[in-house]
Amino acid sequence: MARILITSAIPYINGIKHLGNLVGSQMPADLYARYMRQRGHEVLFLCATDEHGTPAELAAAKAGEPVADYCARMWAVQKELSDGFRLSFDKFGRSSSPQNRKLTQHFAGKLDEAGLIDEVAEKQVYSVADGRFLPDRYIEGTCPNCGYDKARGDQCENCTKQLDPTDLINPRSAISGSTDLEVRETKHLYLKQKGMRGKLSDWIESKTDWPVLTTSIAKKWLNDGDGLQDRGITRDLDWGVPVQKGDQPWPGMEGKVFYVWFDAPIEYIACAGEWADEQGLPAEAWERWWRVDHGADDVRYVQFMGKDNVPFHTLSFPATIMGANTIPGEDWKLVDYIKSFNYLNYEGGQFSTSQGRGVFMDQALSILPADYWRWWLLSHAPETSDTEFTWENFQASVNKDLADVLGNFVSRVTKFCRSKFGEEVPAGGSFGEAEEKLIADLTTRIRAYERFMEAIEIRKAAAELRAIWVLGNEYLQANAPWTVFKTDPERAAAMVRLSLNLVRLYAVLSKPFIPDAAAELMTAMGTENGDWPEDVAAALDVLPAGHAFTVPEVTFRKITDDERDAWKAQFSGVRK
Ligand code: B3M
Ligand code: ZN
Repeated sequence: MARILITSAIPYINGIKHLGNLVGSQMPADLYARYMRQRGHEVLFLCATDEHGTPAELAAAKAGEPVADYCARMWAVQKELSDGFRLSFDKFGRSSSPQNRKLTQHFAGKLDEAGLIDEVAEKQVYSVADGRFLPDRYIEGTCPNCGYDKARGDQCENCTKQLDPTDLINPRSAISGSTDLEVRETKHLYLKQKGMRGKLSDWIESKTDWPVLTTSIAKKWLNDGDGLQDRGITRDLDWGVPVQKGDQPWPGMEGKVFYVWFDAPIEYIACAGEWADEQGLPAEAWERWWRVDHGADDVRYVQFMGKDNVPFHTLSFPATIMGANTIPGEDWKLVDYIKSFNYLNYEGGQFSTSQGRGVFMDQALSILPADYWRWWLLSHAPETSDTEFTWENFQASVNKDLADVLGNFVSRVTKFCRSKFGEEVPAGGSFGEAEEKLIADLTTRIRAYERFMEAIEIRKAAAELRAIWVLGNEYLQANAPWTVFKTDPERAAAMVRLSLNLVRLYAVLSKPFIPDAAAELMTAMGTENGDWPEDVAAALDVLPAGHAFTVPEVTFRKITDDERDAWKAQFSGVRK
């Protein structure tokens, strides 16, 4: 038994996530966590909301709420939706937690002690009307290059030119529209990452088993001319973790907070603290996952994220950990494996939160149960390239894989048994060549399924699972117990006994992908035996003759063409 720590990138608090966000981190992380738990490993699976930063402040202002209230409310919304999708976090925490505040300040203090923090005076745009400094992207004006009048201070969206706020013609605050802007001097803390380039590079180079998507992005940032820069880790904002050195004030940094990307990954650690505190466990309960000097070198730590988050997780966060670890008594765990994802697109374009384009988590659950989405999303996970959600493809996968293959097998077997032998596993008859071949084929495929799940090759694992379902249908088709029954009911009984056991086996194997359907099948089979099929022949002998079962309600229904067209139309516009 191993110990496996799993984190998913923590979603921003402002707004409900779309299916692209979901498949890019939380859902595959859940698949892996569920699988590892089923295999008997000790798993700690953590996620949280990412609550700090200007977008949260602005969303709260727009909603007319104090930002802390807004975040508390949106946390509850996101928590309910992640429960709805059956994301099995051990803790869904909050980056605004007291635990994270303390830990973020702790890390900053240790980095300072290690000589890795610079204090830099810089000039920044201040909006007098808003009473605040403006981040570059909250300054708007006319692009000096193309004349577009809504160019942002960091980039012109129209001609893509990278800009400085001072380049803009007629600059104004994107928050209030005010043109009463001044350039003021302010002081910020920088993490001296540049000097850690060698150490980070050696570390990345040693990760030869990581997905190419992960390492190629990391290497690009390390090796590009101006890739690894020292990084500003503070901001002139109200909402965030106040800048302190541990529990001591930081002279000259009063009224400032840490940059959201500094405290967000630290929440992975703090979240374990939230988990322990919630259960009244001592600090040791979480430290054994996170502190090498408390045994965490035995832990395998796996992170899941979209490709846009890779630089922060391969460079910045490791720099924080490595830097802190140069101080005696600091011995934090580094990630062992980073699984990253490309993007999921929507019907020929992109999912977009700001434009409300695509299907969002709440909308998805309002039209179909979680398993339908889980199956499609996971079996189409954008691992090697961007992939696209279309309603046609969604309908086809659900109808074929879930209804025609898995659902059909279950319903044929259980209904046939009920009509000929009653609602119990029939006795008599014996297995022959057909069953031996089925068991051999299942064994080969189940072992392949295990390998893909261990390696987090999600699409391949899904394809293997589907092939395992197909084997059952092929067996029924080829051996036709309904025909055999007429001449040799004993033989038909043996086939049905095996097939009913196969339903239980499918429930066990499918649970990481479609947990609700799996639970339904277990209930229908009247069993709680969820043992993993180490030995497939033995696994097909779990439900003995005479064991009662019920015919499940429709496990998966088909999506009609009318529904498909209606949903396509319903989700073609922009969410208000
Ligand atoms: N909240 C970005 C995102 O949701 C950011 C991830 C933080 S992970 C520490 O994609
Ligand atoms: Zn432009």
